[in-house]
Amino acid sequence: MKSRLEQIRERALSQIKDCDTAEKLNELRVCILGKKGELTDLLKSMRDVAPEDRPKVGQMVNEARAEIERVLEENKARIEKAVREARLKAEVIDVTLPSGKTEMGHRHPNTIALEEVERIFIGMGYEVVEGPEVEKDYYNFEALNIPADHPAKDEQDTFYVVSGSSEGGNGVYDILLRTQTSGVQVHEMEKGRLPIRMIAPGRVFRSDEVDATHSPCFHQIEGLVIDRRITFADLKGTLAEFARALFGEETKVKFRPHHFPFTEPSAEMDVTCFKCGGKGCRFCKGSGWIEILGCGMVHPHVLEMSGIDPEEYTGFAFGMGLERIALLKYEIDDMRLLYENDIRFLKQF
Ligand code: 2NM
Repeated sequence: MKSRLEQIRERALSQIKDCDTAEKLNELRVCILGKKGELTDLLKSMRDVAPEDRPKVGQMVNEARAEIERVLEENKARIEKAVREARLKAEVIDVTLPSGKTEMGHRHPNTIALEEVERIFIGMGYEVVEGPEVEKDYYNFEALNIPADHPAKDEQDTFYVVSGSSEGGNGVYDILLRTQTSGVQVHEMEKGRLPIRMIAPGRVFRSDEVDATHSPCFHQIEGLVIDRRITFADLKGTLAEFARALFGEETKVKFRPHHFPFTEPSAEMDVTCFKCGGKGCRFCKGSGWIEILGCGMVHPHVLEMSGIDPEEYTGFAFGMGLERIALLKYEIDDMRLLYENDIRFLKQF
């Protein structure tokens, strides 16, 4: 019995020391100490030992068991350490190797121009408000003093969405893709929260042929200020400041009388050519001036229709084409380049 125990102990210890994986070590543990293991087997044969020797033999078996358990634990730690070290060695990162190139994207020139304009107006205390691209006829035309028979409402220029009954070609055309973002301003006026200082940027749609300066889908930025005692002087000061912030401190502005149905009086604003400073060059076609936006004092009837008392409140509004700003700012001579998504073109901005 004693020699068998010694034999099991010796063999177990040497097998454990030679073991090189956690799995094999576990198998060994089961074979030696498990329910059907060698040592357990040996304990079962205690009945063959003389009763007076049993305590001594039992103690020997327990000591052997404890030793084997300790050596198992030691070797488990040894194997784990070896595995960890092998993995660290395999996963070494050479930080001196050149990295793979990540292509960084960037904002579209339209977006850069939009964010620039937004930054300037936010700096003057304006809110940026967005609204629906699909709009009711009322918000796009009627509420802006453009009645049904107005030439600006010509069906040629507008994408209508048929609503109501379209049987027999008698569709009711009162929903459309907005032709300007003014509807957003009407929604804001209707809320009745005054004063208003806002810009409304967004996509607009007109049934236009594509060429170097036109697209059926482009972007506008419109602005609206309504408060007590707002005058044309506020309009001029604000838009002159905007022009200086966008095109440089030396920029001068000039207002030419114009007509818009929703403003009275109305004007178009030109800025001195930022290429030649106003002397006249190829860029400004020799005139020294570049047309930049339309503006005017909000028509009293427009205020009234949206529930604002024109005796108490006045306001100014303006509108500009975002693409036109981007084309000017980046000296791009064809609007189509902004929509073609040619990476070689877009990379330049
Ligand atoms: C322009 C020119 C002048 C304009 C007017 C309004 C509103 F809603 F207040 F009536 N929004 N935008 C406006 C005025 C737009 O675009 C060339």
